Amino acid sequence: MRLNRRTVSFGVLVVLILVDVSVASNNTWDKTREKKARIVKKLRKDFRKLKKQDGAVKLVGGENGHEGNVEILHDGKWGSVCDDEWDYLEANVVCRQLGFDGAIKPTANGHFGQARRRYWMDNVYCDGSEDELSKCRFDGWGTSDCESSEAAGVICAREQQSQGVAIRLAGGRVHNEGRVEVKLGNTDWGVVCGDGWSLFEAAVVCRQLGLGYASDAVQTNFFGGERIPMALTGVQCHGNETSLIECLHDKVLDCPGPLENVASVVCRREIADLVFDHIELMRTAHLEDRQLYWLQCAMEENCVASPAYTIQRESQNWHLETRRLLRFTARILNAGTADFRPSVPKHLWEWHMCHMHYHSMEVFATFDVFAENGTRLAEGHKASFCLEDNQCLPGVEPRYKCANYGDQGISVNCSDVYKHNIDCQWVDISELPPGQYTFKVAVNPEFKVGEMSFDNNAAICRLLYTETFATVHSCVTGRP
Ligand SMILES: *[C@@H]1O[C@H](CO)[C@@H](O)[C@H](O)[C@H]1NC(C)=O
Ligand SMILES: *[C@@H]1O[C@H](CO)[C@@H](O)[C@H](O)[C@H]1NC(C)=O
Ligand SMILES: *[C@@H]1O[C@H](CO)[C@@H](O)[C@H](O)[C@H]1NC(C)=O
Ligand SMILES: *[C@@H]1O[C@H](CO)[C@@H](O)[C@H](O)[C@H]1NC(C)=O
Ligand SMILES: [Ca+2]
Repeated sequence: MRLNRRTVSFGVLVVLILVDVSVASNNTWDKTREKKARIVKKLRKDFRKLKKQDGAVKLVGGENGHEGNVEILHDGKWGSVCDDEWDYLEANVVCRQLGFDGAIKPTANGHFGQARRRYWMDNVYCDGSEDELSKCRFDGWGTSDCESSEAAGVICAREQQSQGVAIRLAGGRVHNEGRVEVKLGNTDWGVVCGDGWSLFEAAVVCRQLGLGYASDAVQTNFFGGERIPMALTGVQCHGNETSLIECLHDKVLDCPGPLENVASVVCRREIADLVFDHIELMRTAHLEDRQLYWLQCAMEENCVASPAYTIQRESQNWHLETRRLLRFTARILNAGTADFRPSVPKHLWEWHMCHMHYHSMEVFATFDVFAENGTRLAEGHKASFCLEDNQCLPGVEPRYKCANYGDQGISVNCSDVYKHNIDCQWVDISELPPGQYTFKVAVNPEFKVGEMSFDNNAAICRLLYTETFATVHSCVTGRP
């Protein structure tokens, strides 16, 4: 078909030139030349168009247009692609080349049937920046040792055509990062306002594009976009929406702040997931009355309520005064697929002389006591910890240690445990009258580090406090 078109075009050229010559007698040579040049230019363009089809891809054997084994056009013939080294990166390039948002997953072993043609490509490796599969590295056209059962395929993410909204990432160094661009109906692609842009909105984008979880949500023009019109502002997601357009957003565009306020994301397939152990919290919660004399280190780290500092300033025998502490163990498991690392780089960690270790996250946990009506009573205690592997599941080697300026973090399937008897592991409830309260403990409460889910980061419990004892019960897990 391709050759036929070329032949036809050539024929047209010959006829046109003949016609041209017959009328040339009554035209200036200039005019003739101009006309000829125009025709040649058009032919060249057509030829380029034909040539461009080299490297075209299509999907075969699937149940619908967005899935199938991959076939690629080379030298005028379609050929198959072998599944060796076939991965998400390659699948994404194919899906994007075909105009989809990205890949849901790559398929192998002839998932959509045996290879129907010779293999054109084998050992394909893309770095994710390619706009066509043929630009990826591979062994050379037709070089392959694959059986016909090894056809590579893809399942692509469908654009949200039903709602007339498409979404993509642009300007990133790799395919899983960039500014978020949306296309509403027939308008051009536009950017999203960075105001209020958080990991919850980013999570929806990453899931919608089939790119996993949000590891970062940034407001920046690092990925460009400052000259592209805004398409969406005031976006607010809960995080469980299947597409960005389902989230709350402004009816009338309104993006305050500077030009570099562009919503951008970094998505990852492997990511951490902290889980707060509320069973351990209930089991270990108890009261302790302690003299201020023993709390001097804790006071330096703001682990007691503010009246304690007034007492220290104003009372001569201040160190004999006691504080009432609600102590409990905080056990935090990383149930994700990647290590949890502090949000702050090592050279910015804070040294705490009293406790002789570095703090790698200024606010890693919050402990709060609320009244029935929702007012916070015991001062919200913001705890900065040093993060390490204290307990690991069988077969997992602990790797993070706080001592000796060691690397901090929590490995997959390891827990960081702050036992009830260590300094600062409490809420100072000295000023709290006996009664029934809500007690809430949350980790990574400011969402500084991306996680699979934040719905398991907090324990929200009942606290029964009498003059002489306290129990924490009826915990449910929730969001910070
Ligand atoms: C043909 O072109 C010449 C000049 O290029 C002009 O003088 C002549 O009148 C034209 N003849 C006709 C029939 O148009
Ligand atoms: C998302 O979660 C919230 C709270 O759990 C729920 O009310 C809402 O219906 C959910 N939305 C979707 C789209 O699942
Ligand atoms: C809520 O309850 C606390 C104590 O139970 C009380 O001191 C406070 O005034 C109440 N706040 C409101 C807004 O009702
Ligand atoms: C972590 O534990 C889960 C469940 O026990 C297991 O499926 C997974 O393979 C483990 N991951 C690692 C990295 O040890
Ligand atoms: Ca979590």
